[in-house]
Amino acid sequence: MARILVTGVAGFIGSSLSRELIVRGHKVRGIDDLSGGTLANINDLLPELDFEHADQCNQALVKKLCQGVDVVFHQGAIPSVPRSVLDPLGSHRANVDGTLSVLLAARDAGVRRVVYAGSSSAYGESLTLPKHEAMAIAPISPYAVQKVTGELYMQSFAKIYPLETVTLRYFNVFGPHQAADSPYSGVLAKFITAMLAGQRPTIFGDGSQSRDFTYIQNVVEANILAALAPAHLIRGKVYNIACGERHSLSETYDILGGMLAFYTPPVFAESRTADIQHSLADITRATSDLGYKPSVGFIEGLRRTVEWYKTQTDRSSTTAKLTDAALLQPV
Ligand code: UD2
Repeated sequence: MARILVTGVAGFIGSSLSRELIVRGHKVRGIDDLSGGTLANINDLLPELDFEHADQCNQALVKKLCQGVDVVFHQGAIPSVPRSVLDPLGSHRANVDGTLSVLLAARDAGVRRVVYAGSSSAYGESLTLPKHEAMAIAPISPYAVQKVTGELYMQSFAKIYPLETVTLRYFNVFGPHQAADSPYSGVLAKFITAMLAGQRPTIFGDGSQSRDFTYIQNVVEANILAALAPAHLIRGKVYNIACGERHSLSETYDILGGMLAFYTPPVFAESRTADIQHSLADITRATSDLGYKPSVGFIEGLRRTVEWYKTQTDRSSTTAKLTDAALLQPV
C-alpha cells in the first residue's frame, strides 16, 4: 500500500483516479478548491479519502499534505482552452503557479514521485500526424503554454532535485463524472447531455476537426502504471496517453445520435479561437516504457459514458419530481 496525494481530487480525472486507487487499497489524500470539481464526485469516496478543501497554490499547506506521501498525482488545473483565452492570468495561476507550488511542496516533503497531467495541446499547430513525444512543441493557447510550462518544470525538477517526475500528455479525456454544465466543458459531455435533454448541440466550425478521444479508464490505468514504472525508464519523461485513433466531431455526433436516437442536426457556430484542427497520438513510447495499452476503445467508452449520463438524468428528474411532490404537500 502506498500513500498518495491527488491534487484536483474532486475533478473528473482526479476523482476517477482516486476511486481506483482506493479500490486497490492505497491510502489516498486529496486536495481541491472546488472551483471546477464538485463534492458530488467524491462523496462516495469519503471517509476513505482524506479530503482537504484548499487551494493548491498554498504551498505550506500542500507541503503538510505531502508529509509521508510516496506519490503525488498532480491533476489540479483549470482545463480549458477557451477559458484560458478569456482569462489567461486566472488560468496561469492555477496551472503554472499551482504546479510549481505542488512541485516545491513535494520536493520539500521528500515525496518520491510526481505524476503530472499534461495535455495534447502541447503539440498545437504542428500539422504532422500522429503526434510523437520527440516532436517539437508548438502551443497556441495560453492553456497549452501553461501545461507545457508545467512539463518543463517537471523535467527541470527531475534533473536538479532528487524527485522523480513524469508527464502524461492526455488526449481529450472523456467519461463518467466529466462536468457538462459549464460553457468550458468537454465536447462529448456537452453533446451527450444536450441530446439527452432533447436540445441541439453546437459544433464550433464545420465538424471536420478530429480528436483522439480517450476514455477515462485508460487514463487512470496510465497514471497507475506511471507511478509503478522503474525510475530509470521514466524520470523526467513525457508520454502520450490516448487511444491512438481519431474521430471527427461530425462522425462522433452521428455515433452519439445513433446511440441516443437523436436525429436532429447540430447548430453550427464559428470555430473557437486557438482551436486545433486534428489531434492523434502515437502511443508507442507509453506502450514500451509503461506497458500502457488502452483497454477501453472509443465506441465502448462512448457507450459507458452515455449510460452514466442517462443515470444522472434519471436521478435529477426523480429529485425534481420529489421536490415538486414536497412542494405540493397540503400544509
Ligand atoms: C484540449 C486538449 C485536451 C485537453 C483539453 C482540456 C487538444 C487537441 N486537446 O481539448 O487534450 O487538454 O484541452 O480539457 O488541444 N466543441 C464543439 N462544441 C462544443 C464544445 C467543443 O464543437 O460544445 C469543439 C471544440 O471547438 C473543439 C472540439 O470540440 O474543436 C474539442 O473541444 P474540447 O473543449 O472538448 O477540447 P479541446 O480539443 O479544446
